[in-house]
Amino acid sequence: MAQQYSHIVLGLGATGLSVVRYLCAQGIVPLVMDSRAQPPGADSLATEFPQVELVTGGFDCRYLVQAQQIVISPGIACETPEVRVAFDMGIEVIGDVELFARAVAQTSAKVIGITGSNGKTTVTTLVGEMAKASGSSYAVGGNIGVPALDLLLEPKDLYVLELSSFQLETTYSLQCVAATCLNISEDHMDRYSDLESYRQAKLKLYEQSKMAVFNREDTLTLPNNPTNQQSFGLDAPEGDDWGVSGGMIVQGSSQIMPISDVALVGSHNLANIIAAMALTTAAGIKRECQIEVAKTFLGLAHRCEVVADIDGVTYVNDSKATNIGATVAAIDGLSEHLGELILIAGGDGKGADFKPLEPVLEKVSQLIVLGKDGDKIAGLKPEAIKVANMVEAVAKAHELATAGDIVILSPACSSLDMYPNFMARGDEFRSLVEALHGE
Ligand code: UMA
Ligand code: ADP
Repeated sequence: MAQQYSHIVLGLGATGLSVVRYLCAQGIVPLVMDSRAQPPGADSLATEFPQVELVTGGFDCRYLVQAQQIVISPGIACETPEVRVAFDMGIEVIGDVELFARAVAQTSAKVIGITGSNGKTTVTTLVGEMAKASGSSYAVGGNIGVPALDLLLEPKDLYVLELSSFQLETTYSLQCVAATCLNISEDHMDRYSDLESYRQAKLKLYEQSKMAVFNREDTLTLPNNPTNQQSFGLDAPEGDDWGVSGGMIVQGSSQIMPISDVALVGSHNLANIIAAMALTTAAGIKRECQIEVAKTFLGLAHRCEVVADIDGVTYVNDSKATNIGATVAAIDGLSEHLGELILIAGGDGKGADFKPLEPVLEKVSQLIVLGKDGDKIAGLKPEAIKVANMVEAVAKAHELATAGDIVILSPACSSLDMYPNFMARGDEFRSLVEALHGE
């Protein structure tokens, strides 16, 4: 008979380790299981928590069915058969963010929650920067990198959380002072039966928030039930909502700043700035702090990042465009530019239907494709050029581009078929581009 454990942690990546750390600090010794033979956290677990048993290579149902609480990592689907059995038996299955929510509810700290298909990391970072400018004690985490529970190791007045649909699926009681779903477009369709179930996972974030900040230009982001809400958009707003009027960012009739003073480029980034202002206003952060950040924040690596200008050709690394919505935003944002646009795309499409990419590909003069699903994207543009890897892609783009053109890596796909992550893909693109300098 297997030993009985009241608490089981499923998954031993960054999240699983943070959950073990949290539970052990409460005096609870959980059992950890991971379907991988060698989970990434195994060495740290053995060193930091030698008392914690680890089962690898699968999820042993004998333990699961006897547990009181199972804390599941976001990378594991709730529909995994062993996990489904536990749900069906009425065993509590929650994620790390739910544990975080229960702990924060015991304090007076505020939480700002950010989800959406694209722009989460940018908005989360902007909100963090605005909090920093205000002198607040704050911490930023969640899907952006530092697991939510690890933020509690050093108590703060404000937590800014980037939340994925995977994390929200297993979160039930997070109470945010303000929360946003920035936009909804297809992503992770290998984990969801349809767009609606993916969307409903994201909209859960609004349920217990004091203020829901939605995107009025994307009706899929509207809360299911009327609540205390505000909208943002790039048009003139009504009431107390946020938007743009007469070249100014405005909230209702109050003018905040000229859009020409915003440092970030692209209309999608202007929307991100406005969303960050709406969220931080609800948390009591002053206007001058928001404006200071909007004037100075230049953006994050791998997101429409200009990496070089070579012989008048601008090279842009948008490796973080891991879904179609992000690539559409990048092409739309750059299409006002006068020269030609050369797009490098492809990778693992995560089960997406690429059809929504077709209209914007008309704005692209040359399409270079690579990776597992490169052929599917090539099918949308007759003259597409297929290459085997990034070396060939950059060489081909360089050969085709002339002064005034833009070459952009904006794959509309995850990188996992060819790289460990999107950063490695963007880094290879950047170093290949930099090597062109010497030619
Ligand atoms: N895995 C297994 N078996 C297991 C457990 C995990 O095969 O038993 C696989 C998963 O399928 C996945 C990988 O291992 O491919 C990592 O999963 P994980 O749950 O262990 O991930 P963590 O290391 O805990 O990282 C997670 C988030 N990763 C995912 O949701 C896949 C990180 O977001 C997040 O930064 C971290 O928690 C802290 O909150 C990354 C991500 O890619 C950046 N997120 C997706 C995205 O942004 O599109 C949702
Ligand atoms: P996420 O964390 O949601 O993946 P990021 O801020 O990392 O979002 O940006 C991911 C990709 O989406 C990048 O290619 C970026 O240029 C693009 N992007 C950023 N903001 C938006 C937005 N509001 N709408 C559409 N695409 C966006």
